[in-house]
Amino acid sequence: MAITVAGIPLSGAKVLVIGLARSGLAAIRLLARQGAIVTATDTQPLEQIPAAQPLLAELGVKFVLQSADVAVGFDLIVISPGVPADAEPLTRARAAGTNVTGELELASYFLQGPSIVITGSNGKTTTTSLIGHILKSAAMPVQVGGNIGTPPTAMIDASRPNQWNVLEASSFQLETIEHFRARIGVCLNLTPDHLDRHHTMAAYETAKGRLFVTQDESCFAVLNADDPACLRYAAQTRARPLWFSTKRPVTPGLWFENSQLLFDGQLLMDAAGIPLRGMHNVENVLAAAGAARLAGVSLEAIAAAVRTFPGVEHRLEFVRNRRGVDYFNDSKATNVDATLKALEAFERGLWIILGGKDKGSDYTPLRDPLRAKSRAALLVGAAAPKIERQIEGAVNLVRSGTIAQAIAYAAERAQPGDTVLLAPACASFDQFDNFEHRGQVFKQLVEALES
Ligand code: UMA
Repeated sequence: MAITVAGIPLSGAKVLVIGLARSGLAAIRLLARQGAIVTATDTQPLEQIPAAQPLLAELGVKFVLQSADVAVGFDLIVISPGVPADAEPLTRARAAGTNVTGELELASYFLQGPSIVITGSNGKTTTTSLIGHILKSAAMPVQVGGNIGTPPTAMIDASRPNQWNVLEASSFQLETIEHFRARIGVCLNLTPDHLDRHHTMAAYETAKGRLFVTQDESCFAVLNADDPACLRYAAQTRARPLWFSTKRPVTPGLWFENSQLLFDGQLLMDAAGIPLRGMHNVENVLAAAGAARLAGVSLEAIAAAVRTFPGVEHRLEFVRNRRGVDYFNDSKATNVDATLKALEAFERGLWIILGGKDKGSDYTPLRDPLRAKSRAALLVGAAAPKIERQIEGAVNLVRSGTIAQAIAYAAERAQPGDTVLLAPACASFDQFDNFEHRGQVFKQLVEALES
């Protein structure tokens, strides 16, 4: 049977794929297999993308360097998440009537099995991993991917009709969905992030909200009752809501009360059994438990699995205690809200490393918690001057420049009971390949400190 995407039969269709990293390459493989005539483009010359060369050669895919008119003359254009949906070539293509879609949307025509999709500004990866862990622990067939690392088009071959796809989804991936439908959609929160790309909070909210707009009556929306954007999503979806709150009872839903997590009034577990720090992780557990319950896991099995969750690398990850000082890696704190949540998870005595690539953020919300809990803020990377201007006077500032210098400075001065925390509130791309690379470097430097 000929597969059509947005009404376009793929066999023989001229398709342009933009961005030749994980998502673009997985999409090219899929499209070529469907008989599409694929052209690939990237802003970097092909010589600088060694990972793409063998695949393009193997499939006979033509490469063209990106230009303003690169998208002219195609039946369909598939963009990687990192490609802004309003880039000039795409605006031109749309004006000429060409369909522009994203890699998640493309995958939706092929992916078998129901999906649980997790979005939000912070906590997505932890919640996604936790849902995967709960379903696996309950012996349910499941695969985990999306923004967490595996592009959805690379999950198609392993997908099965009775198997859950647990997908972390970013605003970049959700922005272009039309056909994709999440059986269970989860939104954790909405706080400023990626404003360099979406320009306004309203546009960012709308991009993520596609997750709920595309659902129907057979679907569920697991939503944070304490977050105003989630209340608006509830009004936009046909899915049945399941609420969660850390502040008050919610029906139908899950909430936190007297150090316990409750599901429709029934005890799920004591908060003490959660092996992760911070109230934001109580929220993540409530959301994950809600999604897992809707997928058919019992409350007992959910609680048992939460207790054995090993956590996720680079998210408030304990690295080492040296001379009474704890070192924590929260490299995934790539926006101000994530850093605020990291700050909430500690009492005082913090040496916090801040900075990296700015995303148009306002750092002033950090002033009060820094004043209350930090001994010093160690500023690194390109965003350091802006952060310095915005938090000056609230906390001791040290112009460290690099993470290595920040660690050396803090290690020399921190007292037993203090904590050195990498929670930079910025992207990593000024000094590192990505946040994982930044976290690895931090951990290596900390491990290398003399005992
Ligand atoms: N490129 C262009 N034109 C452009 C912009 C980029 O050609 O206008 C090219 C770049 O030169 C590069 C390629 O596109 O060669 C990069 O594409 P990509 O950034 O989409 O990279 P992928 O490896 O496909 O990774 C994407 C997600 N990246 C982004 O959203 C930026 C990964 O999320 C995701 O894990 C992966 O798909 C699999 O689904 C990362 C991320 O930073 C972790 N996500 C953001 C976040 O979590 O904050 C949203």
